[in-house]
Amino acid sequence: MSAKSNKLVTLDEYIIQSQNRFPGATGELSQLLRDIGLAAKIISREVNKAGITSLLGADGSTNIHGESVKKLDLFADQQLISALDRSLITCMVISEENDGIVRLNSQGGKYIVYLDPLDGSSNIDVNVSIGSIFSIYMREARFDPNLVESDALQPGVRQVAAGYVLYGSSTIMVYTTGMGVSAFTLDPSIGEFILSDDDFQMPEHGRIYSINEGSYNSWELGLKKYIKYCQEEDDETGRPYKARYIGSMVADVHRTLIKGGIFIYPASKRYPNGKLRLMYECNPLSFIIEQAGGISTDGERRIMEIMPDALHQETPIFIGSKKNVEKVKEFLKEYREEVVS
Ligand code: P6P
Repeated sequence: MSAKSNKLVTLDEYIIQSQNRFPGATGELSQLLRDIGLAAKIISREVNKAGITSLLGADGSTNIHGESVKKLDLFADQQLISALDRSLITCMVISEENDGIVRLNSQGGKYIVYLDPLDGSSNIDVNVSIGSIFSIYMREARFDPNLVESDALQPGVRQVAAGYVLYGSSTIMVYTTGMGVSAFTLDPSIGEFILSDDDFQMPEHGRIYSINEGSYNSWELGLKKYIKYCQEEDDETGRPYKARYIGSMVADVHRTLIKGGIFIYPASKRYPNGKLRLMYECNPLSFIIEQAGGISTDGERRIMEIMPDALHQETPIFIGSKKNVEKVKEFLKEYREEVVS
């Protein structure tokens, strides 16, 4: 990301400055974002030395999706939940590492937080970038003070904030509160996230497509035709596009945000509803991409308008630059209509 800011601005300073723009702000959301920033610094430290500590490798358990849980997953989950618990403004957390809702000490807290504590954790052992994803909702006022799962089943358009931390060659935190996309880079020498961009807009078109082509044979025809379109020669649209696939959604979507293009995780024979989770992977990253001028869809519906009926439900996702996503939607529509007619 190109640095638009000349003066060094830390995450905490930026959050306070942003809050001051809203006279009615109570400072609670600011505190919540700072809590996540603190947990991210601690997780970054452990991720960057996992190879020389006991945190590498699986802990023997599996999560709700039957995936092997890596020790760093649990560490990240614990750090984020305890950071949120300390400031008593979050009433519950839903995380990939916990089957149901995690009720925090402040049952009266006004926020609900979804977490993918360490997305891409299958890449930990091979030193590939991984990330933490968060999605923040307001708890809806109800007469019954007892927290239930349905309090957390809100569509992505109701997110009050969302973002991610990418633990890569450097540690980057990207978030939005609906007023544009802000990006920060961790300076380990002072332990502070430093502002690198405060209103990032992504390219309207990109020359990179990102999808796991190993599941090609089980894709719908329109998607197969779109990927072949990406591979054809065409100077006007800069095709053939480049294929890039890291296997960590946060890293693939961050590259798409910066360079443009499209990331796709479709429905397939193995994952009939897609593999990626709506509430703590697709919605938060869609909020970021939309705020940066992009589009995010399940092939038909805007991701953030999907009404969830389960905490851990999956969805197919086509996310990225406006022109790239519009093009794949054309192919899907054309060949779905052919099937119907
Ligand atoms: P596949 C990582 O396990 C993850 O949940 C996402 O971060 C990533 O985009 C996807 O799964 C990769 O899945 O099937 O291509 O290995």
